[in-house]
Amino acid sequence: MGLTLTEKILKAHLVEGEFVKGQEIGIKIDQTLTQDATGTMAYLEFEAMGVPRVKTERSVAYIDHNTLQSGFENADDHRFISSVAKKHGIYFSRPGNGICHQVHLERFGIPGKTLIGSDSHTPTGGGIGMIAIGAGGLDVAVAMGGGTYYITCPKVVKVELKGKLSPWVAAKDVILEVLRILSVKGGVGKVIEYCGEGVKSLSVPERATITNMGAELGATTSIFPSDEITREFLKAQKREEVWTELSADADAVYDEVIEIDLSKLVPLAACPHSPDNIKTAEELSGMKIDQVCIGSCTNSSLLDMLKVAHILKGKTVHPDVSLSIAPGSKQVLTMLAENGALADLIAAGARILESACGPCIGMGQSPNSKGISLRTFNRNFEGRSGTKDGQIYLVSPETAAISALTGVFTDPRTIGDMPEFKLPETFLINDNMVEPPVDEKDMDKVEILRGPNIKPFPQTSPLSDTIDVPCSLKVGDNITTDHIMPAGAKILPLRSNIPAISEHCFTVCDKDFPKRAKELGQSIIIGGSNYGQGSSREHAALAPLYLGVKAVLVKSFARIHRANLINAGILPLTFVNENDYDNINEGDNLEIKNVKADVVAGKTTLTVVNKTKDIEIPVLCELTGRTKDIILAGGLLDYTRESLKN
Ligand code: MIC
Ligand code: SF4
Repeated sequence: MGLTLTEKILKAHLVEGEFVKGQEIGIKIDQTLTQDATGTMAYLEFEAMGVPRVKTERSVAYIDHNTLQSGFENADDHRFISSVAKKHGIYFSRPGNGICHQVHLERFGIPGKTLIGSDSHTPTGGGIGMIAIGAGGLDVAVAMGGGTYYITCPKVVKVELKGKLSPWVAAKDVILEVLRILSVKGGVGKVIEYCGEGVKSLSVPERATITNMGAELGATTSIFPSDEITREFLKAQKREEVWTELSADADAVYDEVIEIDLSKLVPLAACPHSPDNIKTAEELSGMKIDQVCIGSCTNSSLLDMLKVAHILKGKTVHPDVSLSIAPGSKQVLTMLAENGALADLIAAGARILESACGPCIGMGQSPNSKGISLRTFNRNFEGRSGTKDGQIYLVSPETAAISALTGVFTDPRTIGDMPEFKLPETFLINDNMVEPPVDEKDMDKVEILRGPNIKPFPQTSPLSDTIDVPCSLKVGDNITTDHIMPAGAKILPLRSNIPAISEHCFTVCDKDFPKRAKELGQSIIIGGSNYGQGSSREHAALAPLYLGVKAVLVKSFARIHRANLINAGILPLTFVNENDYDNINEGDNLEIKNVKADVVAGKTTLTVVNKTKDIEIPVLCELTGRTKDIILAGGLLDYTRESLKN
């Protein structure tokens, strides 16, 4: 029986477990990446493990999220990360060099390799045939130390692409279509593999847009084959030597198959407040808009920017619209400057931002009250833009650019003829903003620069015999990590200070939660389905840990967040009967007797007694041998320290 591409790469990296779908497997990680908003914590964790040098083939630390620097905190974090990187064998991509996923694709990614990154959009690397997975910072720290990375052996979904995109229909529309079909939880436990003759018509940046936003499906990752188009891209990046041809076997067997005829797709938009709330641009056309933001790790490649520049050239942004553009990397920005396209963007009235995440994570450019903002980004969760009642629509760069000119939602197919946009034969290569680490023999000479905002990892404790605590919060379905641990310009600088950032935990849902949780001392949170979807930020587990949350009981979890809870030593539980969700209210006293003994014994069904309502509720506690030991130890850091001692 033939193999899927996913199976080929995973099997070549398998170091633990059997390759059986649904079971936990351990894989060897070749490369890691971190960004600064999750990086400080990841490197504090790496330091705590006591491994002198990273053991991966390549580890890169990027600075791209916290670049607003409205106080000392961000700059202190940058210096800390830079010094840790230099000492411990990590390449350091300086602020200004670009968004981690864009730069990694351009300069470091290698087909067939495994990559984990402390950012949920790490699957961008799937655009060149990598198995690239988003993970919590602690998992990345362990992988840097040479440790195995564990995932549930995924199902593989084949997305068979046929035909070719029509003029002004974009790669963004392909992934929006997949989101329409599968929804934001449709990818959980799965890898999305793109195949079929339609693949040939998509360039690497287009493929990367599609794999990037596979994160919004909740998928483990997404991947394209590595073919001639990949080779051309790597050759243009002067890295042809890392190319290998990779594809699924012709007789590969998939768990699910979806067919998409590219020629039938139309421009789409994800409407507020979820990436799977899809309508056609035509349906929305004519709606007055206030803002357009172009950029982010989904759509900031040179190809995207050239299309935007073509649409804007010689025109002026509509007087009622603010247009911001953030090219994804220094390479993209420099090439735009050299070929004159940057001048076209500026002349049209675009507000050029630095090559960083910026507005995507609420770092500036928040829209006006109730403002309608068209963004080429990947997430439109409520409040993420920094404006609570902002209405965010996710669209292609083409739709964004034309709408910026007309002032209303506009279907880009109305622009007229589309010229052929081609990638250059050679990209401009200048890696002067990537600092290599010092040689191992000199590592002791590097001083680690720690600012006053950098506080240690919160206190953990081994699992107690019995959990007997109140419910401090009850939330509904599809809670994102942006609800649990909001980001934005005011809160992001606190990423390396768990006590301070915890004051904002869940405040989007309930402003009194942090105070209440602290007063209660210890508690349980109740949630609905797809709890913790979205980002990889482990702060969404570390802040609850700091606030005394012992267990989270929900209908279902998103993958990375569940792993982060376990890593933080918080017990992840799911209802056996989803209806029991209605049998617990905030303030109810809940008891799980003998929880420790039951976990040790490997019991998977536990009983939560709602003492307030006098009801017994069966819950699932599905832990493997390893995750069981992590929970018993009080989290991955304690577990790893223990394992290193033995
Ligand atoms: C995001 O897009 O939500 C982020 C900010 O990049 C996060 C990481 C973080 O919260 O630091 C992600 O996607 O993992
Ligand atoms: Fe940055 Fe936005 Fe991409 Fe997250 S989704 S890495 S915030 S650009």
